[in-house]
Parts: sequence; C-alpha cells; structure tokens
Amino acid sequence: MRRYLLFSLIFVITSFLLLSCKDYSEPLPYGPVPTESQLQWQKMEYYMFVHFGPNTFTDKEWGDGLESPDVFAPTELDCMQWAKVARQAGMKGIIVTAKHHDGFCLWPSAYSSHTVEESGWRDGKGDLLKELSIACEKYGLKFGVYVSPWDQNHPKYGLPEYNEVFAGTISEVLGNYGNVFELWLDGAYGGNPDSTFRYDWELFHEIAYSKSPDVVIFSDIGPGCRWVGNESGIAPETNWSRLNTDGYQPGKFAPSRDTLGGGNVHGKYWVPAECDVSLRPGWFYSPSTDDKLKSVDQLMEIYYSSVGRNSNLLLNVPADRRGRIPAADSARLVEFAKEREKAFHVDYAKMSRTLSDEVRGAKPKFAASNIVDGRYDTYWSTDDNVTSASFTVYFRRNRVISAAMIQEYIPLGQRVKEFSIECALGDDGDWKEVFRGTTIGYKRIVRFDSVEVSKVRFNILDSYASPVINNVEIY
Ligand code: FUL
Repeated sequence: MRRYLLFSLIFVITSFLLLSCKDYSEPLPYGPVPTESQLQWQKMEYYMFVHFGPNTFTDKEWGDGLESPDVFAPTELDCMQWAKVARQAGMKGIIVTAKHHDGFCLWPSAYSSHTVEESGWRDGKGDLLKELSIACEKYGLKFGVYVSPWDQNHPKYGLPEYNEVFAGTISEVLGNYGNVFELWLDGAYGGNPDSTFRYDWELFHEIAYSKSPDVVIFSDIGPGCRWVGNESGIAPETNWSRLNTDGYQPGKFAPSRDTLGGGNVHGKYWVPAECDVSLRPGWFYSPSTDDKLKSVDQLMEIYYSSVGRNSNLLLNVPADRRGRIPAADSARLVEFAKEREKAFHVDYAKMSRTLSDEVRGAKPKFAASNIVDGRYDTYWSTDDNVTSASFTVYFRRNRVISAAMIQEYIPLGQRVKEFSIECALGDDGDWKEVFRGTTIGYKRIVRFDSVEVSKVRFNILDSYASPVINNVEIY
C-alpha cells in the first residue's frame, strides 16, 4: 500500500512538472520550415544578376543560337571589377547567365559546341565562370549561375536525349567552380509548342544536389526559391513563403503569376520568393539604354517592395561590350547603397526597453527584450494558445519615426497573419495606429507618415500559432 502511495505521488509530481514545463520549451514549428541553405540564402537578401553573352554584342534580348561564337568578343573582361562593384553596392553574391536561350556557354562546356572555346576570345582558352568564381571568393561574395534549359543551338534540343545533355551542363557549372549558392533555372520555353518533349526536372535537381548539396534551386516553383511572378521587383504585400507545387512544372505548367507572387497560405513546401529586376530596361547591355537606368527613388521603392516584403532582391546589372559594368551603373548602385544607409542608419529600437504582457512560460528566454538585442537566434514568443499579443518598445526620449522593420523567426515557420503598429507620445498620450498589414515572414519593412513618439506598440493581431518575433528596428 505504501509503495502504491509512493508511486502515485511520483506520478502526480512528474505530471505537474511536465505540465508546468510545457510552455517553457521552444515553440514547435508551424508548417514547412526552411532548410539551413534556404535560411542562409534568405539572409543574403540582395545580390547581383549579370546578363552577359552574345546578346551583349548583337543588341538582342533573345539570341537565336545561329550567331557566330565570334560575336562574343569582350575587349577588357574584368570579373574582379564586377565583384568590386557588387561588394561596394552592399550585395552578397553574383549570379551570371552562364548559358542563355541562345545556348552559348560562357565556359568551355563538353556538352556544347557553341561556347567560349569556339570564340576568338582569349584564343578560345577563356573560362568566364572560373574568373568570376575566383573574383567572388576574393571579394567575399557568393557565386551563382543561371542556365537556360531552352537551348536554340543544341542539335539534340527537343529530343529525349537532351535531358541528359542538360544534366551534363548542370554537372559542369555546379561541379567545377566551388560552392554555388543558387542555380537559376529559367522556365522560358520557346520551342515548338506542339512538341511532346518535357524537361526532366527531377533529373536536373538530382544532378544539381549531387554536385552542390547546399545549392538553392530557383525556378518558377522552386524547389529552393520561387519566381515572384513579375520582372518589376515587386512582391505583393501578403507574401507567404509556402507553396503547393505538386502537379505543377516551371514554365507554362506553373501556378498563376498571382499565386507565385503571394505563395499559398497553407502551402506544403517552403519556397520563398525572389524578385528579379533589371537596373536597365532590358536584361542585356545595350548602348540604347545608357541613359535609362532606374533612379535611386525607383530602386528604393523596389527595395521596400522586395526585401521589405519577405522576398530576396536579385538586381540585374548587365556588363557591357568591354566586359565591365559601366561607370554610370556602378555609380547608381553606390548611390542606392548610400540611400539605404541613410534610411536605416539609426535604429531607435536597438537596446530600448521592450516589454510584453505575454511571455511564453513567463521565462526570460522568450522575453520581448530579445527582439531588440541584435541577435538572430533569440526571440519573443507567447504560450501556445496565445495567437494575438503585443509588445511595446519604449524610447529613452521622444523620436520622430517613419519606418519599422519586423522579422519572424522563420526556422519555426511563417506564422503571423495580421499585425499593426501603434504609436503614442508621453505616458498619457493616446495610441494611434500608423500601420496595419498582413504577413511578416523573414523580413517586413513598412513606412508611415512621420510621427513624434515615445513608445511604439506592435500588435500581432492574428497568427496561426504563437507568434515568434526575433527582431524589430525602428527608424
Ligand atoms: C527570362 C528570360 O527569357 C529573360 O531573357 C531573362 O533572362 C529573365 C531573367 O528570365 O525568362
């Protein structure tokens, strides 16, 4: 009998401990979550696209594969200059068009006879991918490649064997130049519309991962990251990093552009959006666009609508016929970097007193102060059953503010459905709503009319699970 009592007592105590511990543990992930490489990719935020190839010299956007390889004749190719410009611009990597729709390869490919090897450039001994990957390494940038499956030059294109050819292409670009952070698989297909030929995407992915296990594969539908559905650098305000891709293919069998833009709220896979947009009207260099660069204001709008809306920004800066980024383009990128620096120079939230009434298990580990500690992996969260809650940032003195940045800790998924920001001046001042929005995701940057305030309240109005917020900045 005494033994029975002892066991009962132990059972009750253990149950009590377990129950009371419940909320002290980390929140469970909600829905699909990013892989480690997707997380590292998302943290890059902003990187360079360089369209370069025969079209640079023929003033075309789409070559037809019939051009002589000799048209590719850069006079002063300088990948170190590309990398230096990207670095000065605050970009984190460079993706180059290794093979566009004309099929011309910027490296001596064994799978094509339309390559730098057949051109007169550097007596057929050049390899642009090698030069660029070395330059990226030197400047601390990540290196990525764009390859077009659509190939207007290859004699096997449109035949089943072509899939093996393109798999070979991928194995070269991903296997021979060190780490590749992103493989950009263009879904454009301009071949015979009646053809029954289908790309073997599974094979392409398999080869890619076997050569570069950490690569993030871009296509309309991922699997690593997805096209945002337009080429103007604008993600929609509601942007889920989840997407349903079963039964879809990149290109004409992809979901609608709207779906690619906003993702699927209950999507099965983690496939975040990437906004690709060009600094000039076209993707390739043309002397006719020398005076048509996007302005700093346009670039800032793009930044707020891409990085500021849970998307990465891939900004195209085409190299010219010398093989250099023109001075005007690089100057514009630096002006843009300075403008961002100005906009986000002083973060008033940093280390400010930040409090919430709702703290998971009432534990400091989940306190609101984690939001302003400048660390990525610490966060504020609530008990599991709490899906709407607020935290308040108190300034030491009054500040005039007009923008805020907020981040969800995406290793635990994307959870918030709706949030608002309110401001007040002084202890008795009324709270005034300055912004109301939907999704947050990895990063959301919002702007509002300038207002003088002493405290800012962030309200998570609705969330699929306890909110998990790791960072806020106020400007
Ligand atoms: C598209 C291509 O057709 C354009 O030429 C450009 O490369 C753009 C980034 O992707 O699908």
